Amino acid sequence: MTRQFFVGGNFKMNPATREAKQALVKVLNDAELDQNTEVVVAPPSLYLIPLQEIIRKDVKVAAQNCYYKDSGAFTGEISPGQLVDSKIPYVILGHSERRTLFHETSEIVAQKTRAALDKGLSVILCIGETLNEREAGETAKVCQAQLEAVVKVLKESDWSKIVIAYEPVWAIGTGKVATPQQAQEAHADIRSYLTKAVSSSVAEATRIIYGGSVNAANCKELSKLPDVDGFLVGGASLKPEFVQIVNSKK
Ligand code: G2H
Repeated sequence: MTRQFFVGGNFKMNPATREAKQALVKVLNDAELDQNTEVVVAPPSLYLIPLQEIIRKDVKVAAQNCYYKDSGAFTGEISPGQLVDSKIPYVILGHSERRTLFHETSEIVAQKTRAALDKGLSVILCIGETLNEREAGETAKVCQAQLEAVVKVLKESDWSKIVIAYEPVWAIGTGKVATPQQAQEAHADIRSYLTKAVSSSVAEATRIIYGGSVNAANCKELSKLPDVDGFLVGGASLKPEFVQIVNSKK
């Protein structure tokens, strides 16, 4: 089965001005993008709607987070229903910065995933191990535990709306990208866990993308790996080289 290649740009809390955001959109709007690749960009929530209004229609927009409640007294949060109402199709959940800086447990991430799917959003679900966990040989175990919390609350049919982003924490924003061998091994382990925990058809169909210091120089080699179905790109998604990453399969 062929899985459609997927490239997401996670702008994080960037860019600093509306002008810079418009310049980023212009680069994408003017570029020739591989039409076989699904492209999604995730700006800060403040820019979701204005960015969606000016970006080309073949590039989708994602929120970087959402809460699991529908509405109410939750200062600072946005709900899955509000995203759907604003025609935002995707949300990133479980990013390591959310897990570490904002103390989101795998159970909270699972609750958010359930709530997002219930409203009709697609989810880019991030998992990944720290350097200590990798050095202790626990990469597969950590990724499985993070996924298990989600597996418990999903039905088999829900998986068609999930893209898993494997993002080793030690590679995030550090310039230290996983080697092709490390990435392929982790992705293959995640796929075989899905076979055991969900089903072989879900394992075969689910896109597992890599994130962590992806750039124009390293994307080609990583894109050729059999279990790497795309990228979640942080720093390089703020630069013109994002176009080369989108086109890495060309
Ligand atoms: C990992 C990635 C995007 P960067 O967080 O999700 O960021 O490419 O800057 O390492």
